[in-house]
Amino acid sequence: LRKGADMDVRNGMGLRPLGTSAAEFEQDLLSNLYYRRGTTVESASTQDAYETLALTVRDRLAERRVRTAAAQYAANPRWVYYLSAEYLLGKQLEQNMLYSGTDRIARIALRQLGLDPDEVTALDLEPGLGNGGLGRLAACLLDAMATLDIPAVGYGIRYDFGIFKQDFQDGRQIERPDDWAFQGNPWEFPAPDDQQTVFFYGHTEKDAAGRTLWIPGEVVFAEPSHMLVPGHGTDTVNIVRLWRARGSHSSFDLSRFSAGQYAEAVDEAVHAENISKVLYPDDSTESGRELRLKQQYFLVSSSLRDIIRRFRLRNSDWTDFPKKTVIQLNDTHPTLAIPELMRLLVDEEGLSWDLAWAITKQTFAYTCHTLLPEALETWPVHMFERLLPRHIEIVYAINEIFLTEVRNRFPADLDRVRRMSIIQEEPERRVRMANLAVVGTQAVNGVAELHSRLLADITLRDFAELWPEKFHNVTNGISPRRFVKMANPALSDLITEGLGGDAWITDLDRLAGLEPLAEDASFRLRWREVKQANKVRLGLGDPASLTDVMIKRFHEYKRQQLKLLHIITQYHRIKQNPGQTFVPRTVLFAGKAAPAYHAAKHIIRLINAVAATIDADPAVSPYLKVVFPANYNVTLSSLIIPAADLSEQISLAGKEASGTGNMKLALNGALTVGTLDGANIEIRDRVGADNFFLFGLDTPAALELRNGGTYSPRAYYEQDGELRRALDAILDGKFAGVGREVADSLLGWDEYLTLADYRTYVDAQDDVDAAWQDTESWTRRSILNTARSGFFSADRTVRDYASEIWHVTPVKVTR
Ligand code: F55
Repeated sequence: LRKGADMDVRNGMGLRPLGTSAAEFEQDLLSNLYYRRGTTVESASTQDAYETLALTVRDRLAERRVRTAAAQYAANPRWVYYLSAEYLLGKQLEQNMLYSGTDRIARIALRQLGLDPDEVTALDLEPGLGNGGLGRLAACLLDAMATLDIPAVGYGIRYDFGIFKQDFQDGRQIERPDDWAFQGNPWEFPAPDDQQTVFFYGHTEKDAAGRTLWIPGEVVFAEPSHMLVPGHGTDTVNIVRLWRARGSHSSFDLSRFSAGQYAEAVDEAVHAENISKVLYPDDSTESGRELRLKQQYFLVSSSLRDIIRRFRLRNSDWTDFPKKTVIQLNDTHPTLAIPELMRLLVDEEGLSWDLAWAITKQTFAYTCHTLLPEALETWPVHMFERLLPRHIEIVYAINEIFLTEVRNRFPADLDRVRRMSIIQEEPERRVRMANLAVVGTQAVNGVAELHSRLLADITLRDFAELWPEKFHNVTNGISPRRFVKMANPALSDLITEGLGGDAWITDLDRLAGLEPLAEDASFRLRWREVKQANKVRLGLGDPASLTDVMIKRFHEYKRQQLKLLHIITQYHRIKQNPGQTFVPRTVLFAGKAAPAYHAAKHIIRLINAVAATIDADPAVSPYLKVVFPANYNVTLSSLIIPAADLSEQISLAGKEASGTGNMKLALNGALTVGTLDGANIEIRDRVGADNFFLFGLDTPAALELRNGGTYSPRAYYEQDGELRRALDAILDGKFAGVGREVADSLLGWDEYLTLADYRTYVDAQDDVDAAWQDTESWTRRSILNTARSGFFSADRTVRDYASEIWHVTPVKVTR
């Protein structure tokens, strides 16, 4: 901030206020079209119109953003910095029109100019900068932090290519690149002045004073841009700052270029820019290698320098750093921030190790999102030390201090020391990122009650025994704005009418006020009409059929294959009983598999084959239909969720950390068929056991069956005729000869005990069919699911983080 800058100018108060009428919006559209795009309505392309609309909406939020920055600067508060390798923000235009209150006037203004609002808004793209639940959670938490006026910045990577686009060819998943920002991204504010420098490779040396110097072997620039994160019903507009890698200015080799060596001339720049080229489509299996570690350090190093730059705007004493800063690590992907902050404080700032370590531990908090041991990140020491020679020294030093503490607390417990060490020794030396994350933070949390308990009892047990006070639970939540208000406008209107106001949008516990309306027959009728209209909007055909949805990443632990066995069973029942009627169902799958995850891809292919077989069979298709739209993303989820009657949450108990789709579906009035896993348990506790179809092993039973080595899939196959028929059909090639790998794996060593849960699952589905036939009762239960799910608002989640972990208070933005 420049000295003497007029406060009103800084606040944007000196500027002409932006109008709130359709006529004024139209004027601003014309002006932006003319001055920003250099064209006129007569010659504008649809792309021109879209970009101009985006800018005109953005301007309304930019003004709030400036006031937010001024208010937050003045307050010098404790900031939340959310570090995440992934953000699944969803489309921005509709959200920003809603939050800026311009939706109605924008549409009027566009029509006035002879433009079709739907055609124009259709050009808005979704930045797919994440894989699944973890990335979408990051977006929901940012939304809630802004809504609650919490000073926060999200840091991430601006991948050129986001999560791949999924297509099907002969029922097989194929992946196409997603160059989402190829046309430019009107929501982005470049901030080249805040560029940072990131180092890699090289070696370390000691200077005369005994300080360690890192002499890097590669220098890359990190160029930030940000997108706005508006709060709902408040003037707060936070930001998410995304880094893009650039080669240094000297990385273009003019002499080579002049010699005609065009490729070689840009080699170095291309190499550097590869760092932010692509999001790894890796949902906890198959890891990318060195480039992924490079991405992680790139994110961490540039973000920490930016955080420190921001700290220094108002502060000078390092001991104040943790008072003004909390850095939340979204899983272990940004855990290098811990040794990086140590390096900055000790090597660059000259603080003592002990002071630096105290500051570092107080600053960070870590959220774990998994229970699968194979999903806990580790990095080979040889790779780590080549890429980050100084950081490996720091990790060793942290480990030494830490293991001394362990030895003091548990003398002569060598095995414990070996388990807890940040360095794994066998079969190969690797750095255990989760151990580093627990050691270097003041708080560790799981994402649902069961998950947090299992973390403390099993996955991170040794750590919870050492530091019980560090372990917390913060149950996930979802944005009621995006997943109810925006995704389901018809239901939102009905809820608002039922509750006599729309305060529920930022106070979701108010949904409880719908409970009495479950007994009101006319309200129930309207509730059903909304659901039907949402099915029609989705375009699924018969809106009277039960819409049964399973939408999530493909993973064996999530058990799409179990749903498939139920479908095949139902197919056989229909075929065997001609003339009998059945409850008509439309089963909808959507989701992507990691490209190298072959078992998951076999399941996808089999689903498509079964869908085609059923479709081609006129005896079955009146009662059963399987649809699998390609390329599941936030946009598609927003169309599917409001149309769902039944939500499939059927992971093996003890495997799904939380789930968040389960919450979105319950809030939109779907009933759940589910196991006692993740947040399902909390959903069932709240909506009531009568309004939830429970089946399957619980976690202790699953652990016992698997670890006892007594699981025998063959026995289930032999004892259950319907199961045998279903598996035989696959093995006999009844579905275009596809999917034998799936059946073989279920009958072989199946980690996820699918066949053990088959019978109770099919029985639960029979209960679903029976319940569906009593329309009024089903509707009552649907309303109760919505009414009792207010807890699953991300606003509640953020309040929990704020009070338990962050200890931050809001900063109100005033005019
Ligand atoms: C992405 C990259 C890697 Cl290397 C590993 C995992 C992921 C990822 O996308 N994980 C993920 O989405 N985890 C999910 O997080 C959700 C939010 O907490 C949970 O609800 C869900 O249970 C969990 O699987």
